[in-house]
Amino acid sequence: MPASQKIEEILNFIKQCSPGQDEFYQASHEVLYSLLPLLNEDSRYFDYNILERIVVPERSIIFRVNWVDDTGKIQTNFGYRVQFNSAIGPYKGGLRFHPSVNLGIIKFLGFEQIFKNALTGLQIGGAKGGSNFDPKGKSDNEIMRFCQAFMSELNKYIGKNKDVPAGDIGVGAREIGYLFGQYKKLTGEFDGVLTGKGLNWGGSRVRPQATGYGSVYFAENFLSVYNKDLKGKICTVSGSGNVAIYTMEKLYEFGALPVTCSDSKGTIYHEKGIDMASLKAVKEINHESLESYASLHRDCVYTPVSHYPENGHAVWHIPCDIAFPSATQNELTLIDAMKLMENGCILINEGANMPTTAEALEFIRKSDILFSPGKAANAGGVATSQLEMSQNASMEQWSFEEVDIKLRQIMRNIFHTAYDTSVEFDCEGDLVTGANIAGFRKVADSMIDQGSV
Ligand code: NDP
Ligand code: 2IT
Repeated sequence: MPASQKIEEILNFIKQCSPGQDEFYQASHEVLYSLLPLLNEDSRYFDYNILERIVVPERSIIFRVNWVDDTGKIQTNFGYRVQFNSAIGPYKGGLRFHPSVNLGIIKFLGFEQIFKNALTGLQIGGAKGGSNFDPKGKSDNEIMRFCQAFMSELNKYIGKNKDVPAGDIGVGAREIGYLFGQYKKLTGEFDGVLTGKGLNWGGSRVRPQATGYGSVYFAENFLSVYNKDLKGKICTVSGSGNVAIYTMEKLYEFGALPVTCSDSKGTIYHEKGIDMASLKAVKEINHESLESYASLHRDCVYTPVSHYPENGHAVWHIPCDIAFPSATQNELTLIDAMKLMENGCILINEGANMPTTAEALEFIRKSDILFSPGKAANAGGVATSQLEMSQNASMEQWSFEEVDIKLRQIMRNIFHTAYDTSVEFDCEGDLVTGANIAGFRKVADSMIDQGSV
């Protein structure tokens, strides 16, 4: 049977046995089809049924989280941890707290994480978890009680050599603190069971900055192949959370100019460049919407979501050299991609997980725009998490410079792994194919070595 027919069968199987998981179909469709050049030359992956096995999580845990709000009422949320693949190391991946979270979202993120983690060159398997809990508008005490309730169940399934969660959307240093405190209370163990910890209690320097910095290091490597660099480039960035903020900070260091950021309510366009001090104050300290940034800077343009182009996002309609989607999945659509091309954008560098829709990706891959897939470009976060695990295991704490040098080297290696694999399969510069094949091959070969488990 031709490889493409086999892939179609597996995708149909996924749809039948896990209905309503659109983001998971999208991610598996992209990954499986991009493996065709490898599958056509190596029949072992069919002989050992690797594709059928890799799309099924090793374990999916769904649990109820009851917590008491400030009025004394008991609230209920869903908790998830999908332990997708442990062929190359303990499960590793973030926790997302957002009202849109469901099993399909966690499965798409966990599936992507398998290949991302393999690309880092480190020994970490793929997982993801989270809850449909909405941290927005909750008091600090409510966040604490929710995190404690969530960990009361999750602690049974994780461990420093078993499964090591971290942050993602809605889960930052504060949430990791409450989760860690509860884990320690329940188990009596002080160890590296979570990453993204505070510096005083086992965290790693550079972990807060790592995803954003890593994304820019990745872009630097990609551009250099074409004798280009970041200096003087106008950059549009979406999001205004952890990834977006440290992407912008590093862009300034490279002499580029980030002119936009966004949140779930609207987009800021600040032609002279985003003011990092006020953005950090608005988002990291006061947890306000970007309307507050707009009221501090009369010379910026604020576009609320109600004024976005139909089927599109205002941020991608602002002329730029490089676009850094760094907010959430499917935030860059076909109409956005067409606008980016019309405006002369040379590179789309994904900081978020799967921010580009399937239709937009198809268009971009046929165009001249360079494209860095998220599972390669945003892998600096999880890679630095592994550096945190390594420091915890040896009871060391490395300097900012030491960790940053390692992060930069890892991003260079990830880029070259993806790029060299694209050359190997005769599609030089197609990093979707390069990253997916390189990540898959490492995990799949390990699954073959380990037999039927
Ligand atoms: P944060 O919670 O710090 O920030 C998320 C940002 O995206 C906020 O500005 C938020 O706006 C915006 N956003 C979230 N959901 C939506 C939505 N549905 N529509 C519009 N805007 C939205 O998360 P991170 O910065 O950590 O994560 C951003 C992306 O990067 C995610 O895709 C995540 O999976 C990915 N990622 C994160 C890593 C990490 O280490 N943190 C590592 C690798 C990837 P608002 O505040 O208004 O909700
Ligand atoms: O999507 C991701 O890679 C993350 N949210 C970071 C995961 C981690 O374990 O640091």
